[in-house]
Amino acid sequence: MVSLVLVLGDQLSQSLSALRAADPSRDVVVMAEVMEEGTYVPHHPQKIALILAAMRKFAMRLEAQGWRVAYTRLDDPANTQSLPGEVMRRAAEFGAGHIHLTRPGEFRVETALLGLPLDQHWLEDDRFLCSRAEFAAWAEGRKVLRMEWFYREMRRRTGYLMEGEDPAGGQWNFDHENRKPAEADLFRAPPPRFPPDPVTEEVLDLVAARFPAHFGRLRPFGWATDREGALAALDHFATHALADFGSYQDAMLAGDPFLHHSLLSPYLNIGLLDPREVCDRVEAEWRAGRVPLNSAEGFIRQIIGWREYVRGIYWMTAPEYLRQNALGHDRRLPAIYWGGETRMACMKAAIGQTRDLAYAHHIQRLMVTGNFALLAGVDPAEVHEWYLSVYVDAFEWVEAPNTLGMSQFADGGLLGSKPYVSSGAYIDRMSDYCGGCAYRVKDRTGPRACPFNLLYWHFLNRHRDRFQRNPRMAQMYRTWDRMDPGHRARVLSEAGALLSRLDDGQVV
Ligand code: FAD
Ligand code: DLZ
Ligand code: SF4
Repeated sequence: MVSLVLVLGDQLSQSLSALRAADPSRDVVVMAEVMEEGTYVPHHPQKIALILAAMRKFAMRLEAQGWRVAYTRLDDPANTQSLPGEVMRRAAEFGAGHIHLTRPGEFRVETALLGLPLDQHWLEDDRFLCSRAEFAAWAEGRKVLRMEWFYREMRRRTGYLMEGEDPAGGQWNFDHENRKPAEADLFRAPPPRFPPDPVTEEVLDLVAARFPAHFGRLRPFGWATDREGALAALDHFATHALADFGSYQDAMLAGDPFLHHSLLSPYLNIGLLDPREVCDRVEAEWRAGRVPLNSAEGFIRQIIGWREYVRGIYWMTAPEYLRQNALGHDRRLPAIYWGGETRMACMKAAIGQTRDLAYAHHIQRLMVTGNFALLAGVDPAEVHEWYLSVYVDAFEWVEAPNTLGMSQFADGGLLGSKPYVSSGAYIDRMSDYCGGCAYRVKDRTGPRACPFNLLYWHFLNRHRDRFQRNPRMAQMYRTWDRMDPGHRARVLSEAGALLSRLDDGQVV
């Protein structure tokens, strides 16, 4: 009897477990463009376009290989506009009572699919290197979870950058070499752009018509939408940017949104690239002597370490994880995040490129927009919705732990040991933003005091009970306590006034 095989918009991998389990001569692949997935948060138009264009091309590829694909376009009149609705419509159409499903990336979607009145054959998403069960087993019984320990285990397990039992170069982690600010005049090969072909152009018109109110520019659109393009992006990164990836990983430049970053996250997350092939290529570059170890290690750590670790945390804790708010923050997300005016050059740059490119690199997400939201005490649920909406690579399994855990400390320290907060000095050290800012990064109080400076101490002061005994933060409390009481009072009062202006919708 015929079975359905569900392929979601982020499961566009030829080796998908559900496809491997099915019989191309008998079964029907179901793929559906639906409004529910496009609107459960207001996704950036480039993210929707990437997914729909890549889905259409993946379906064509499967058909060319002999699969029967029941593909629903967004504007099909019969479209029920939800994934469960489309599965059941196809089940009736083909007389199917059975379905193969690869575990989806979101708790929300998995719950909805589990409710389908069909005989369900669930398969692990083995595109990840660590299964949900393996992660849970690793975490079991540990008092604290730390990415570094998980990462070492993954290095041993995968053999990446290992020399026998030992890590290559005698160290697991070369992060201390990876904190160089970037030089503005250094030549860097820009990442490749992929001009839209007719399939993508049709999708772009559709997205423009159906999601007109979503934050973000749709055009120019330059993402790759098929496997060949994604492989070309990997090749470009490995050849031109990887060598300096490590050293400049934390740097930010106003005139360069990409620096030495790979821009591979959207392709990894929707299945056009496999994490193993990406790590294989990076390791091969190092073994051939073309890139230094600090870059290869730094990159592989992001993939087999952070990427797998956050997924493990998500599946171990969802959906409760999504509702956490350990610091009790309740401020509304300032309008700046949706493109509202700001005098802060760093926020303007990070949010401006997010609007135009659906992309910001890690340190911009963590130490500019994330840092500001945390210092200002924004409700983590609103911060989470923003990050899930505005980036081309955003899927809840990876976005939520990064936002709620790493960036907002809403999980109370499950994912990381301390909150990522900094004053303007960090941003000044790692970027060239401050030179072009209306505020002065060296001013700690006064009309032009950098907001990060004011809010940093306000944050530490209001959360003293929680953080002053944290060994990694005690030094900051000692610094604060040594300051003149009059100065401290002025900082707190100016920070309070700044937050009130933010709440009143005034330009900050
Ligand atoms: P590179 O700097 O080139 O890094 C290489 C790869 O490593 C990335 O492609 C990505 O697959 C992986 N990686 C790096 N850091 C992380 C990390 N912390 N967690 C998981 N994988 C990582 N990443 C997403 O893929 N989707 C998200 O929705 C997302 N939301 C984030 C939200 C916040 C608040 C923060 C602080 C980080 C978030 N990240 C997210 C992680 C990281 O910022 C992006 O993976 C990275 O910026 C993607 O750009 P890139 O491909 O150029 O990365
Ligand atoms: C993000 C997204 C969007 C915008 N649209 C679709 C869609 O129309 N059809 C589909 O199958 N998937 C889409 N996706 C990706 C899903 O939201 C994703 O599979 C879930 O979030 C699980 O990770
Ligand atoms: Fe950002 Fe402050 Fe520097 Fe301005 S002075 S760019 S607000 S860190």
